Amino acid sequence: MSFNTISVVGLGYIGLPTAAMFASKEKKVIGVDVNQHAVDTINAGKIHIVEPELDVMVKRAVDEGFLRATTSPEPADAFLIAVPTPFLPIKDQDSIPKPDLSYIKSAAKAVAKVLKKGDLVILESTSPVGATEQMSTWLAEERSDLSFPQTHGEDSDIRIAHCPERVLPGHVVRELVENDRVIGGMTNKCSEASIEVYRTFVEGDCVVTNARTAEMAKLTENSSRDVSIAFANELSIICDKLDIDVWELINLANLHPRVNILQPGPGVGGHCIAVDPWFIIFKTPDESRLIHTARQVNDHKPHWVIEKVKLALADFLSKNQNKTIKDVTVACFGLAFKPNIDDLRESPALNITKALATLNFGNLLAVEPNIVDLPDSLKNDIELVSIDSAIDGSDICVLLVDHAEFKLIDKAMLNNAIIIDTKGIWCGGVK
Ligand code: SAJ
Repeated sequence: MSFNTISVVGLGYIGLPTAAMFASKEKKVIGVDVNQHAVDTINAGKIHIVEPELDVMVKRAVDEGFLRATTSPEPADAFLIAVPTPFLPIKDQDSIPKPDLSYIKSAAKAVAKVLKKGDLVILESTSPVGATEQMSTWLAEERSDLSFPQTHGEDSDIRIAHCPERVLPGHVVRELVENDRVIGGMTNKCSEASIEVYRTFVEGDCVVTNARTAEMAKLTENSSRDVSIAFANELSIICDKLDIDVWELINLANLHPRVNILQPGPGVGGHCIAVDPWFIIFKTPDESRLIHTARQVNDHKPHWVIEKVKLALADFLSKNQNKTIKDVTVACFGLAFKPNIDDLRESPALNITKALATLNFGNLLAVEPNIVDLPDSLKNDIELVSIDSAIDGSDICVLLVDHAEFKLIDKAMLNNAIIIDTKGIWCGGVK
């Protein structure tokens, strides 16, 4: 087998770095995306997402002629599908979200048109168990002239696999190369072909399993982290009630050689940890009791933080009886979904700040050192200020993200404000 031309379908946070990685190894790469703006940007040697080192890689790949983007698939030897797998809108807060596989379906239908005997199709998108087999069925429906693993096993014309991505945003370029890779072929030949493709740039181990286990492996990794964070978040609420410093408590417990508790925070954000457990819960709701409860615990944490701010407000007003809420300035430190990144999507810190904006404080300030401007949708409600302006004159300071810049703040400067520290960097924890 030789995979000289590789097509990556979906040029987002995973697809574009992967495409650039193949191109850096001098493979001919055809990137496909329905977003004309993304295609034009990439063909101009630029990038439409934020990820360290990626801009240089893409520019070089395009300049040297190894990477080209287009809106519709062209023939290739291997197709990697890295499209979004969101959820359908939920009917009410208590219902379990249903995965929306329509992007995979459209990608499969588009790729099917250019498939030829011997091609490999790899699904990289995080998906519910069974999605890879479903994708193969969609491909087969379009191409009755070709055979697929679900009907022809090892003899199939087309090879199909699920090889989930596991890279950490902000470290994608390094982790794509160094991380071990789970290779879930629908047959052994499908796995062998996939290993050959990934060996182009992967230096970690390529560990073979079947497609369903590979799907579940990815969901398990992120659910495991979600459950662990839920434990830490639950501890923080218990400790608050018992007047115990949760950060000190976790440090002490972690001295035990077999205990490793994660860190509490304002909630769990991002596009993976807070999302992927739902793929398991959706498939097996009666069996996923712990995973479901962990999701609820983590989703509840931002509401708990908002209640703490309301209590702080009541405390402030009772001590300053000549003042009203219109005299109160609240500063939120951090809007991103985790430290030292600029990504505001699915961010508990941002959601808490937006909720506080509805309480009509005299001033609601926000500090986010990793962005220069707020998105237009937030400009009416929130004022973006510097660290110094936020500290100066705020009555309540709410620390929401443990950005490096906030760790450097001299705690003595915060003395006059009521502090709600959800990450334990200023006052050892939520008090
Ligand atoms: N968080 C805590 N406490 C902690 C650790 C994290 O509250 O002790 C919060 C963060 O603040 C953030 C959220 O969890 O809001 C998620 O952050 P993260 O750093 O745990 O994970 P992501 O979403 O950036 O990336 C994860 C990674 N998965 C695992 O670590 C198991 C990454 O390797 C995956 O590739 C990625 O999901 C993905 O694409 O699925």
